[in-house]
Amino acid sequence: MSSTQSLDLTAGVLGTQVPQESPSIKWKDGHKTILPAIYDEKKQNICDKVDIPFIQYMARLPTSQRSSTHVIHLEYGAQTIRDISEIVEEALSLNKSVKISGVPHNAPKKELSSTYLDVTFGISPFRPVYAHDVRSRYNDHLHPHISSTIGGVLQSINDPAHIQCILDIPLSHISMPDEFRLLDHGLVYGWNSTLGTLPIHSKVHPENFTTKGWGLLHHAGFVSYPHHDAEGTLTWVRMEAGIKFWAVFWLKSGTSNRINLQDLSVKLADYTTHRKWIESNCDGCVVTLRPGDMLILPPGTIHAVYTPIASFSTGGHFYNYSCMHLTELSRYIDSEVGYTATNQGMDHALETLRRMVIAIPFLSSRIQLYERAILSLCVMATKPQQYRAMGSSSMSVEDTETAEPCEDISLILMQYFGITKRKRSGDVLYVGDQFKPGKKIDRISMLEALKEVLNI
Ligand SMILES: O=C(O)CCC(=O)C(=O)O
Ligand SMILES: [Fe+2]
Repeated sequence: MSSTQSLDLTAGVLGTQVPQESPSIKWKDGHKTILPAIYDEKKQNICDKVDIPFIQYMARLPTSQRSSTHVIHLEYGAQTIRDISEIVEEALSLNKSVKISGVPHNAPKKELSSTYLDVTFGISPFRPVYAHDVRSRYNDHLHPHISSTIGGVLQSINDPAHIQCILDIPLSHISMPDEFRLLDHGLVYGWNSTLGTLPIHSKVHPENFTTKGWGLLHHAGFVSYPHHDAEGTLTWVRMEAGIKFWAVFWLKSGTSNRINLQDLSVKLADYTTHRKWIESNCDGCVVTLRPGDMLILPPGTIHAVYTPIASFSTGGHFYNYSCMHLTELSRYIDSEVGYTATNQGMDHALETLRRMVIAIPFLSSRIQLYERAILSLCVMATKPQQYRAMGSSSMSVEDTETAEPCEDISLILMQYFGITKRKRSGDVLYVGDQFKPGKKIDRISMLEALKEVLNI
């Protein structure tokens, strides 16, 4: 295939998956794609109002390059000096997204078909799903879903009258490639290393475990508007089939001030209304994701995604100790302005965060711990009401068997970080660069401080 052919992503889509007369657009990396088109009874394209102007804005953003300061680009298997997961973790802790090319994945042998999804991922064509539907979203943006099945959504890929996607096909058995699995500190340390001494007695929300892996199935032409993922999780995504243009956004001024970041979240969530403000205050770049490309986003990263051809990807959420300052920042914003976070409301964060605190004294010294990040974790674990996402269930902040041991450890650690009645955690956390994890913690002196709770 010549390079010009591979850059034209309209071929094979126009007239079969989307209407022949669908408009097209050129991206900064040279790709040409369709723009979405769904016609109403007056033959007007309903995507003209919101979707197309926003996609046009995305297409004007620069393509993320190797030299990008906001996105690190890595090749799977090319690192020899340092463990790739260490490089990834360090970048994430500094609020940089990471793209890794060439990761093991499961491309379809021929095409994105129901047999491929069934045989490779165990997704039955009969599985009932709620699919996002562009026409429904246009009619009522609060109710964008229709009920369907995997087979129904797959079949309508080739129906130009529909643009649909499923953002959350539960696939708990899917995870990141081996090299990155240990980055999931919530699971690997929070849960695995505390269950022996602190068995589960209370009702724990299953989402603590089920949001580890999911699938995303898209028709050509679906755009996910700017948002950040809920509960301050990190997000990973890996393309299995198709292509995505994945934009990440930040403030032009580079500030990490909470009010400004909150403002950015609110404004970006409604591009049509705030277009002028966004174009003068917001910067971003587009990461092109092809099969075998994986992207990991730090907590709270505002992103928008355009999928120009039928695609399937896998992804999931996790927590990491070195990103807890970003988790705190993102959950702080969610508690103030809930509607800028999506990817399904989640009610489970507290229990995982508390277990992460309880695991701290027993962590290997190989795990990097940073002062602002760990202080953030302790604050979230001990002040759950302050971080309750707007609109979330009151059950999300109920105390369980983890409350007391978590409190014991958190109070000592907060004291260790210099928090007193006079110097409150906000006095430390809300000042300075919010994107930085702080100084590395001296583990020997921290363990010394924790001696009394450890009974040693
Ligand atoms: O692929 C998309 O349309 C959106 C995906 C997304 O926002 C996510 O996985 O967090
Ligand atoms: Fe998302």
